[in-house]
Amino acid sequence: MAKFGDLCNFLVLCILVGIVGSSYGSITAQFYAKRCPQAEKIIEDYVQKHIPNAPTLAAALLRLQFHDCFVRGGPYWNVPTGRRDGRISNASEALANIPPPTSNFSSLQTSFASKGLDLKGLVLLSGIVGCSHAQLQLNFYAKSCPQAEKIIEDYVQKHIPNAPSLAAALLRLQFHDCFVRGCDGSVLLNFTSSTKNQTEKVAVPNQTLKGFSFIDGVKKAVEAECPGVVSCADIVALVARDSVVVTGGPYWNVPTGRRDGRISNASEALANIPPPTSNFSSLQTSFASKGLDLKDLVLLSGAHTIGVSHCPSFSSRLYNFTGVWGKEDPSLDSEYATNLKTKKCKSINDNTTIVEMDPGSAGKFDLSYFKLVLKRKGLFQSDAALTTSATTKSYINQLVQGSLKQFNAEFGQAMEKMGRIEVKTGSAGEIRKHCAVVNN
Ligand SMILES: *[C@@H]1O[C@H](CO)[C@@H](O)[C@H](O)[C@H]1NC(C)=O
Ligand SMILES: *[C@@H]1O[C@H](CO)[C@@H](O)[C@H](O)[C@H]1NC(C)=O
Ligand SMILES: *[C@@H]1O[C@H](CO)[C@@H](O)[C@H](O)[C@H]1NC(C)=O
Ligand SMILES: *[C@@H]1O[C@H](CO)[C@@H](O)[C@H](O)[C@H]1NC(C)=O
Ligand SMILES: *[C@@H]1O[C@H](CO)[C@@H](O)[C@H](O)[C@H]1NC(C)=O
Ligand SMILES: *[C@@H]1O[C@H](CO)[C@@H](O)[C@H](O)[C@H]1NC(C)=O
Ligand SMILES: *[C@@H]1O[C@H](CO)[C@@H](O)[C@H](O)[C@H]1NC(C)=O
Ligand SMILES: *[C@@H]1O[C@H](CO)[C@@H](O)[C@H](O)[C@H]1NC(C)=O
Ligand SMILES: CC(=O)N[C@H]1CO[C@H](CO)[C@@H](O)[C@@H]1O
Repeated sequence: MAKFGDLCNFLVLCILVGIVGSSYGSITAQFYAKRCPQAEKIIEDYVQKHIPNAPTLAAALLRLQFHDCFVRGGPYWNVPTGRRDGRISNASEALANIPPPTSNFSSLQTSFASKGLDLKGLVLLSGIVGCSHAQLQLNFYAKSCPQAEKIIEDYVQKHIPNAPSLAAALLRLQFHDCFVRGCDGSVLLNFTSSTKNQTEKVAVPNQTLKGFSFIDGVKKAVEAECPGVVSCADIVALVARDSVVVTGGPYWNVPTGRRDGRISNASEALANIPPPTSNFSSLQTSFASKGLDLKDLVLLSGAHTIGVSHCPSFSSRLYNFTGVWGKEDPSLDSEYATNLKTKKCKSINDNTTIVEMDPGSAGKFDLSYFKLVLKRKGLFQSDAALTTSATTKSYINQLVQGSLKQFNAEFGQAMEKMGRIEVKTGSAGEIRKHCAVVNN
């Protein structure tokens, strides 16, 4: 009766993942309340006994449910328990129905739509495809390094005040980290002449990245307390949040438990980080490929409310738009363009002058950036692009008409979501000793 055993196991697993995977909302015992009142207790005990030492199993179990529901079976989240087991399992159907991790945006969308799932479902579930969503947790180091978050916060509070542009740089650092190979600290790795690797740091989008020595300083302080415990990827995420808080910006939850990657590749940085010259469709595609939607795009662009940039990120808009020498970007307010040309980036070759992204308010986390974007005074083409889609433009209008409190809350949610991109957890990756080099 191997088959019967398999079905039983599967029943257990299916309910079990409901308990482990709280991201689906709570699953109640009602379905089996009469016929098998002990069912959930038995399962819960089993999980409590076997899962704590095997966190990757939790993700694997979640993923198992994903695979099952896609191959055979109807909608499942409205019916917490009471699924019945299929009697057919067919390898070629699995191949045809389960979107491979190599899927591009359009094939993912088609695949999910064929199962009646919308883009929101895609985004929710893509954390599971990445096999790790469930494993980040608040205060992951509570037992292994209880002082870690406090040490990081103290370090930031000591060094960031009066340096709001560094806060912005540290926020940008997390964005660059998460968009390439997931939030795994790969952006921090140095070029090594021995492996001849061109790391992300060396790639063009990284040439103006700052904050590496700051991260090294934080890591040193944390290592002094608990060597080899806290990942550089988590430090990047916590530092970004704490730096924004110090500038008077919002606080958001930073679940931790990320592990550090061992690979950093310059051409991947070029391919994955949307440049400031991006138009709307490339921004949308880029964010969607990371499981982020248009709302996230608008909210995360709001990070431009603090910090500075350098001329090369936008001077083609002033001097050489679409490669036509002397042409200005018509979507940029012409008075602002003239001002930039005469007072800031006086030539297209200027690569040293610093320009505030939210002039007059670049040290303050507020709604002013969005107001400027609506006035065609966003510094980058990627800022202007947000007004070329009715959807994103309406999000901006809502933000501008809403309260700062509302923006802060939504920005924090988007940051938390970004912080989950393709994270490595469990036994994946490593905990680097030095953030700039992989362990031997
Ligand atoms: C599996 O599915 C394929 C495609 O739907 C079908 O052609 C094949 O007959 C099925 N195999 C079995 C064993 O049911
Ligand atoms: C997405 O992938 C599918 C299947 O591999 C392919 O047919 C399609 O051309 C791809 N689309 C894009 C935009 O790359
Ligand atoms: C350098 O490249 C090699 C070969 O691709 C890879 O094994 C190694 O992990 C890379 N190191 C870094 C720091 O990216
Ligand atoms: C970096 O990534 C590119 C594109 O994915 C790949 O062709 C190249 O081999 C990688 N380089 C290293 C050193 O791994
Ligand atoms: C947006 O930019 C991409 C990449 O540069 C380009 O291929 C595409 O044609 C552009 N789309 C529009 C609508 O301009
Ligand atoms: C203007 O843009 C074109 C196309 O990108 C480029 O080939 C040219 O070198 C640029 N001109 C200057 C002066 O930078
Ligand atoms: C900045 O411009 C100067 C002069 O054009 C050049 O020598 C230097 O290499 C440039 N620096 C960078 C980082 O591109
Ligand atoms: C990484 O490179 C920077 C310079 O780019 C250097 O200051 C730092 O010491 C290097 N870190 C390690 C651990 O080699
Ligand atoms: C921080 C960092 O590594 N920046 C690098 C960016 O790329 C330039 C040119 O490739 C390097 O010289 C920088 O060191």
